[in-house]
Amino acid sequence: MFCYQCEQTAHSKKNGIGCQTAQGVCGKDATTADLQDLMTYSVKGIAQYAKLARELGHTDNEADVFILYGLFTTLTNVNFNADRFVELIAEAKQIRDRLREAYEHAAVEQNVPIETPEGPAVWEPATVKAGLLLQVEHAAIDKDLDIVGEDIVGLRAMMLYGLKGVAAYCYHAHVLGYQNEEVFERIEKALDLLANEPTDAELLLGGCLEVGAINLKVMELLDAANTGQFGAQEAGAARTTAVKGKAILVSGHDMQDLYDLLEQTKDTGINIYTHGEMLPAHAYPKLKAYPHLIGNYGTAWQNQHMEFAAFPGAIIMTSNCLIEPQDSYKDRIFTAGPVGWPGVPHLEHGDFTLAIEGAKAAEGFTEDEEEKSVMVGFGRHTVLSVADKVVEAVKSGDISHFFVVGGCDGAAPGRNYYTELVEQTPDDTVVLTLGCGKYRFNDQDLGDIAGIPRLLDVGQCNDTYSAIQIALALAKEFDCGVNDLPLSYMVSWFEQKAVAVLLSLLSLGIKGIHLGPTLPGFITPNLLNILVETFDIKPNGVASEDLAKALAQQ
Ligand code: SF4
Ligand code: SF3
Repeated sequence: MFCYQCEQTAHSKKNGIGCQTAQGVCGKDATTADLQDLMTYSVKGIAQYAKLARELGHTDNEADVFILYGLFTTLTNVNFNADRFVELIAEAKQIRDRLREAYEHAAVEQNVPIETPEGPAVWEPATVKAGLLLQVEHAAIDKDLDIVGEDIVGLRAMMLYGLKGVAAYCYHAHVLGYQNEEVFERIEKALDLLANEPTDAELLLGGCLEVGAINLKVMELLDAANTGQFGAQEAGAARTTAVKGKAILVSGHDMQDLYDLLEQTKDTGINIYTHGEMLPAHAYPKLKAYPHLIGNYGTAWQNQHMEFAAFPGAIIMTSNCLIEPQDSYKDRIFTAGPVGWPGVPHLEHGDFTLAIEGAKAAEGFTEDEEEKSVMVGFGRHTVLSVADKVVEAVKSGDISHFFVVGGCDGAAPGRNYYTELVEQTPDDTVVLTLGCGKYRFNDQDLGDIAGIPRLLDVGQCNDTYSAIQIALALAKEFDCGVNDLPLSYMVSWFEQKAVAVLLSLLSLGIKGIHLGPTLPGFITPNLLNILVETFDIKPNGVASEDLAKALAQQ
């Protein structure tokens, strides 16, 4: 195996950067890692034919959605079930071959020469796991490292990982009933480019920015899906302490799963708690209307061993980030959607019966804890509804600077940087936050400025879309560019959605982004030079010093 797609990736003196032994740092074994590479390879093959077929007017929605799902399953902390990948690779071959037939048929009909793409388009996967594992040399991200060098491999990786993030967000939007043909077309084109294994750095850099631009569209689509289905976010408090009674904890990003669960539990007396990236659910009117959506329990994904063990009910993982379930709760955790762990029951088709039974069998909370809460719901609708107040506060000097402190959380010790940073922000500054990185500081009371809270929780990591809309609206009000606003971006990355978000910010031309806690392994020293020269990317330093520099730049 060779994998360096997340921030946790191994660093070894002997082999450099990348997980490449029997097991990755995340717990993914070498077999699953290799099968995930083949899964990604298979998806590229589908995209090659989807692109050709689309050019001749033939589309295949099942294939478009499979591409999203297939990539999503390979994200960090999503699916650790090797057998599932054997099934998915077989399914991918069927879909690709169906598309090839449709394409060739259309070409004959339209009297155009038939193209015969290479690589993943013609790969014949073995039908059993052992055979597949012998084929992995086709698919490894570093397979031609010795020939093309680490910069090209790094650029391909950045583009691919960004696409994985795009696929995850796009799949969430699809599940909510929102999709877009132009987005499918651009995703497939980008995958086709990667399938051809380009060696031109300029082309790949352009490809990375295109992935960022696609991700902007996709985050917009997901925003439309979330607000279209559940209403615009509203500011309010989310309880963070337990209430007596049976309980289910929902983690991940999939709001449709949460909605289905709320419906299926509404007369059962079971309380539903959010975890991790599900916290923003408490801001959506149609979700918070369910009185048994009782609160949020716990913090970000890396604390789940302790938090899940202490939770006396059933637990559902709807997307990343899952880590190896411990014996103390293995019998009451369930996976859904693209998530999987060998031996953990998978909930199919939005049917949560097994988890409901699990919650009934578990003890539940035996008493009420003292009530505590955090504020949520400062998406673009909430913030822009008081835009005139915000603008006035900036003009009067009451607000001197804005920070977007957002992205992933993780286990690295350096992540205290974000707690320190937010704690040290001056009283006349406002912090917008999003993603699970917020748990480092979202329980802090930073007070308010002229009635505007100093700490605004914008939502999930995909709600970067909201933060961008807020920035664009402010730039319009002040008749300046986004880079001229007194606004700094402090992005914390862990997995591939954060790569997609970073590329989106770069595609908008946003400069001076602080990126941490450490730089991705696929950003080689040469790539870093390019990113610094072109986008003024700033690797994290010391929080107090970075803060002072950011404030000095306004
Ligand atoms: Fe290593 Fe991250 Fe890949 Fe897991 S996902 S194998 S921790 S780089
Ligand atoms: Fe967190 Fe996994 Fe990325 Fe959506 S839940 S931000 S790390």
